[in-house]
Amino acid sequence: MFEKVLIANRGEIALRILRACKELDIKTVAVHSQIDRELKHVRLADESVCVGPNPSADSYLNIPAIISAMEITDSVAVHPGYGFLAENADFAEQVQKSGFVFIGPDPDIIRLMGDKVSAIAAMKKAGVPTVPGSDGPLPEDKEQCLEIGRRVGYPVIIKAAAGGGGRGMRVVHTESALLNSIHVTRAEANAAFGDDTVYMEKFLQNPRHVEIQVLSDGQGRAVHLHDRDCSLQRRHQKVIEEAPAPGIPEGVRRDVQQACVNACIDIGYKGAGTFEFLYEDGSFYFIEMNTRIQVEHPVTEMITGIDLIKEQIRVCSGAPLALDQDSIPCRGHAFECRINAEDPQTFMPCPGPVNNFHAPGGLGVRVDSHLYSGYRVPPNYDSMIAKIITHGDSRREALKRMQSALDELVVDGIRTNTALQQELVRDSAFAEGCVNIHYLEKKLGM
Ligand code: MV4
Repeated sequence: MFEKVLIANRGEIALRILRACKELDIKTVAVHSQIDRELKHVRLADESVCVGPNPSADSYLNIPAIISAMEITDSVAVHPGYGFLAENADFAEQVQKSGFVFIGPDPDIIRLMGDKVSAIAAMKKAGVPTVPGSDGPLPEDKEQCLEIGRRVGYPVIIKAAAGGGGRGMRVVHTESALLNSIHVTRAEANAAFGDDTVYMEKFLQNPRHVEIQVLSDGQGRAVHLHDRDCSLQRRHQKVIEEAPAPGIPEGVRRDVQQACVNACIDIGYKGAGTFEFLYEDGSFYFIEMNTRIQVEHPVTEMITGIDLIKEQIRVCSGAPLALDQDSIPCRGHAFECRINAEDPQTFMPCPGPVNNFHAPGGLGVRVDSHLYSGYRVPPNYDSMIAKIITHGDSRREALKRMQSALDELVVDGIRTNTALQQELVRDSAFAEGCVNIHYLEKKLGM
């Protein structure tokens, strides 16, 4: 096992990684920006290094500063968490070339999945169901594009190969709008990513967002840890997640889970990963793969009892995957509500001082947060300040626990989305289960 791990992140996930390292008897190094010197995990880490000024670009995204911090602290490996450098293939490569371990898949796998066209091709080849579409980049030739559009059938969606997570996409409803939409999406992709490669998919009108968690050791062993539904979102920001995804026929679920496991073995995937699907009318359609640990990983931990970060660290240290598929339970149901420091009307970030913080508790209640009374939420980073996670024997019980947990939560001094979360966990359609990706924005009148 690694002797010392550097945590290249901040906030709740840095604290989460630190806790996993402590359980594994791994020494920890926290890196932080100037304004983040008072973060909870910085105090708890064995060592800490200030890697730069407040802007992310100068600190948490500063690759030379982070690699220097690994060198001066004798770190062996780096855990990138989510966001920042977590899916940066160049960072993973420079970490390896400097003689350290990147806790995640190899750079070529990050690159394969970062390009959505190559990701879809690799998954389709491995037997994962994909969305009908162009099966590769759209050609320059206009007549060929029109022909692909006719074959796929309208509406279609044009996506940037370098995009993902909702960036660089355009829906096209009629053939007359196709060529202009391709042109505009190409130009935007070129400006945003420096890559004008675009592809086409059939546009699914009312899907759910269902994802499958995997762990794989890159040595021929892989397992899935069931699925999550993350359909409740606003502007591609998830608001509530749950595990398992409700209302999926067991045969359909088993087939797609097995396809993901096979794909991990096929590409030699190493680490924790998530296969993202759209689910509509009883069918799964792969759209993207995330090569990192995700914000919503705790709901999977609650139903399986497995510490995903510890397992991720273990397999990336070279240990063979010790989990056996049949011994991974799917017990009860779990929800996660993301608590953000934001204005309840405008959704704009609201940094500032947390005068008082009280976390909820009780059986089946988990709070992943770096908050403490007196902490100041800085204006420089993501506005998520806490994740409230509840577990129960049934979906009903887990939801009931979430209602109580949110009622107990106190975050004084700053505006948060707690009231919205309290409303959502009492929403009758959400309580029924199976709302689609448009539900929240429609409810909010967007
Ligand atoms: C789609 C789609 C409908 N049809 N692809 C948005 C985020 C990115 N990961 C993929 N996205 C979508 N791709 C096809 N062929 C609808 C979306 C989409 C969406 C997907 C998941 C969660 C929320 C979403 C919100 C709007 C659109």
